Order: sequence, then structure tokens, then C-alpha cells
Amino acid sequence: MTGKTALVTGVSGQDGALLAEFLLRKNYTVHGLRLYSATDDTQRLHNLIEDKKFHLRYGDMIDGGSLSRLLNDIQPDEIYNLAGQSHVGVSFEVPEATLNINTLGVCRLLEALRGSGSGARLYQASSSEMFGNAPAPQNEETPHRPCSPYGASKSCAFWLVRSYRSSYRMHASNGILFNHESAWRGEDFVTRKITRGVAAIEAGQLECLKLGNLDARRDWGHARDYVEGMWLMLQQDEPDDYVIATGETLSVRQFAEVAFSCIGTRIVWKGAGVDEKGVNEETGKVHISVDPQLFRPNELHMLIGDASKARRKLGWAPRTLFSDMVKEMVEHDRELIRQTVPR
Ligand code: F7E
Repeated sequence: MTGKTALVTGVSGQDGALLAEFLLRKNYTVHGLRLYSATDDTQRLHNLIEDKKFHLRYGDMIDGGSLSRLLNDIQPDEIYNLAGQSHVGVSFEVPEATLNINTLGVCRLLEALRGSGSGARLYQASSSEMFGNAPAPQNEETPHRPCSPYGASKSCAFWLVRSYRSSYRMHASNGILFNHESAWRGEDFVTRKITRGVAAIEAGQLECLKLGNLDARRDWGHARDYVEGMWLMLQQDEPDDYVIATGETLSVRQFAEVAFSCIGTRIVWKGAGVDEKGVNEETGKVHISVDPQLFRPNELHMLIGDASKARRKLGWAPRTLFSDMVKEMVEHDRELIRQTVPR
């Protein structure tokens, strides 16, 4: 068991909360960086807050001084940079803010780390979105062809990390994570939107779920498995970049089919394009329709990750089956509804 100290930026998000839990189990002291928010943003942290080794700290990726102060104060052994504007669709609406947090924020953190002279190890949350529509399967050598401000922001941050690593001999690694989901996923990402929608339809609170592009294919893994990959990267003697993925790809349409099957509903598809409908085979009710307003200005059609380097060098492999992950998410959302509906 270790007595290390970690700083986790973006601790209130899905990955931050799961990683903090993972590190606490490994006996780390964990400092979680949170942005000031007038509303409670600690829902995912409720079972950690009581832990004496867990500390919430205010800081901001757009405030380099706050990052320097935190590093000097905490003296972490490991830093996991998970903070960011993580919604690809939203990045088209707020490109400048996305780059400020996701790219300049990384630059500020790297400078703060360099200035601290501490030798702390850094994990940077890079993303499969950097690959854009580069041919699949994508691995560490695949050229970046981002097609969203989010993808561009992550690609630039990736290269900053590599540049600091080679210029200043920092132990800084990029984890190129493909889509990773869980019951803690934000509700505006498609998987959670679907599992919440399925639970609401079952409870009679909703009849039809509106989605955007049903054809997009993603490599979907479980976030709990992926935070272990982050940690493994920082336990290596040498820093490096690693793809973390399952190697399987499914469309949004297929995700929806599996999610509905968890409540015993078979969806059949009728029509095409914006007129396509997902229909309950038994009742004939339309449960999914397409809303063109949810299309993105540019779409990334297919991601499949090749994580053979992570398997070989880190001994990492995904543990959770896709169907089990979807079931877990649907069950969680059913339970949320049960808790709110009066009996
Ligand atoms: O979209 C399509 C959408 O927003 C997945 C982030 O964690 O993974 C995530 O980015 C696909 C896209 O995730 C809706 O057009 C259809 O093709 O769940 P998403 P994402 O864009 O793949 C990468 C690896 C990251 O790094 C990101 O931070 O689903 N889609 N209908 C929809 N997407 C949303 N959000 N909502 C819909 O109604």
C-alpha cells in the first residue's frame, strides 16, 4: 500500500469522482480541484467527502496562479488533469472557452509544474476525438485530424504535454481515452441521455426520446476500468502515451436497442434519415425520433481504439462487458426514478 499524494483536477466529473475513489482505495491522499460553483457540484463525491484523506480545493484551469499555489501547497506525487470542457457539441458553441480551459489550462498547469521543480508525475486526459475521421482502428501513431473545437483543443494539449516531456524531461503522459461511460456520466452525453430516457419511458414519464445522429459509431468502455489505465500510466518508469479502448464499436442506434432491451422492450426501426423512428415492436409506440437540431456542424463517424500498447506495456485490459455496462446504467436510472416517484 502506498502513502502517495495526488491532485485530481475536474474531480467533480465522472472520471474525477471514479479516480478519486480508486486512489483512496489505494491509500492515497487525494486533493480534488473544484471550480467555484453557486450550485452543489459534489453529487458524485458524497461518499468520498467523509474520507479524511480526501480534500476538496478551489482552483481554476484559467487561473495559473491558483494552480501554482496548489502545487506548492499540496506537493503532489501525481497529478491527474481531468478538468475540461468535455462536451464536443457544446465546443462548437463556445470554442474560445473550450480552448482556454482544455488547451491553455494545460499550458498553465505544465508551467506551474515546471516552476515548482517538483518532479510530480502528470497524467493528461487526451481524447479519441483528436483523431477525427482518421481511418479506424486508431492507435497512438494515428495522425490527428480533429473535426471539432474540442478535438482541436485536446490535440494541441496533447502536443504541449509531449513538448514539455521532451524539453524538460517531465514524467508527463497522455491517456488517449475512447468514450467511457458509467452511471455517473453527465445527462447530456448520449449514453446517459438514452439510459435516463429508457427509465423515464418505462415509468410513463416520457413517451419519445429525441436524438441526433443515430449512425455515429463509438468505442464505448466503462469509465471505472479506464481510471485504472490512468493510474497505471503514472506507475511506469518512463512517461508515454497510451490508447485506452475496448476495440469494439457500436452505433448510437445499437446502444439504444441494448438499453431498451434492459426493460424488455424490442425496438424496430422505421423510416430513414430525419424521419427515422424507433418503434416499440409490441405496442407500436414511437420511443425514439430524430431531432436535426441535435446534429453537430461536423461529425466524427467511427471510432475503434487499438489498445494493444496498453495491454502489452501496462497490462491493462477492459474488464466490463458492454451489455453489463448498459444494464448497470439503466438500473441506476430506474432506481433514481423509483426514489422520486411516490409509492
Ligand atoms: O456523443 C451522437 C453524437 O456527446 C456521442 C466525450 O466524453 O467522448 C465523448 O464525446 C455520439 C456523437 O460523446 C445525441 O453526435 C446522437 O456522434 O455522448 P457524446 P462524444 O462526442 O463522442 C470523447 C472520447 C470525449 O473525449 C468527450 O469529452 O452520439 N448523438 N444524439 C448525440 N450526442 C449527444 N450528446 N446527445 C444526443 O442527443
